[in-house]
Amino acid sequence: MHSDFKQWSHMFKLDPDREISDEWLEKVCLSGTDAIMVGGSTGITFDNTVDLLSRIRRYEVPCVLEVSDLDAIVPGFDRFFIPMVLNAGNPQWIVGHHQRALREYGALLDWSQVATEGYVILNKQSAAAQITEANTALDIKDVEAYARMADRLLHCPVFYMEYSGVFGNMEWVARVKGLLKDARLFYGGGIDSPEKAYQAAAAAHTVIVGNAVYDQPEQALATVQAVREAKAASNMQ
Ligand code: 1GP
Repeated sequence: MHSDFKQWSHMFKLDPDREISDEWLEKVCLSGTDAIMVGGSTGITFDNTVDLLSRIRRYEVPCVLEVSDLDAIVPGFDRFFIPMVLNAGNPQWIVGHHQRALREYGALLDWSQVATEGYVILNKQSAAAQITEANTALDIKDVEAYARMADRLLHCPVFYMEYSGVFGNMEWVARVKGLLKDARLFYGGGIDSPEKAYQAAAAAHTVIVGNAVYDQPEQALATVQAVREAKAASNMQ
């Protein structure tokens, strides 16, 4: 098990605002996934985040927080991912909330635990797109420009193509991976079967499975092995 996220190929994203039984949480944590990411768009509180973290901590799997709410920055995670939504229409989601968080906690942070995610939200219907007022009417050249911005201009360690709720355009994902120099490409959205997980893992560095954990848990669990197979196949090329 790696503690360096640059080695991770598969993550489950668990939402503190959604119910998961102890039985399924155990299966998810013991699935062989590289890490659990805690995050969501609505209803995230300090209390439900602490609660989920303490349940995940029964297991050895690395656990990271994707910070989306200033009031729910809970200490004790292995790492903190900070999304910077590059195509947000509301600038609060680019630097505004971040500045307020740093005003509060900037002097206390352990920077070695913090990683910025340059985010582009591509599904107009998603809660994340609505909250951030994301401009999702983008062509591949727009997305490539955001990828270069994250990677080369801002030096974000992660560029995240977020299709949350729908399966994205894998040709675009693969093209973006090809142009990144240092950033790792995270892909999330609509992975609800091992087949889709395999395709996404072939296109991106790291895939994130969210909704399927709740809606199709058996299928979600099968994505771990599919990602492993996709990575093994690409290593052999
Ligand atoms: C959401 O990218 C993740 O932030 C995963 O998306 O919920 O569609 O799997 P899904």
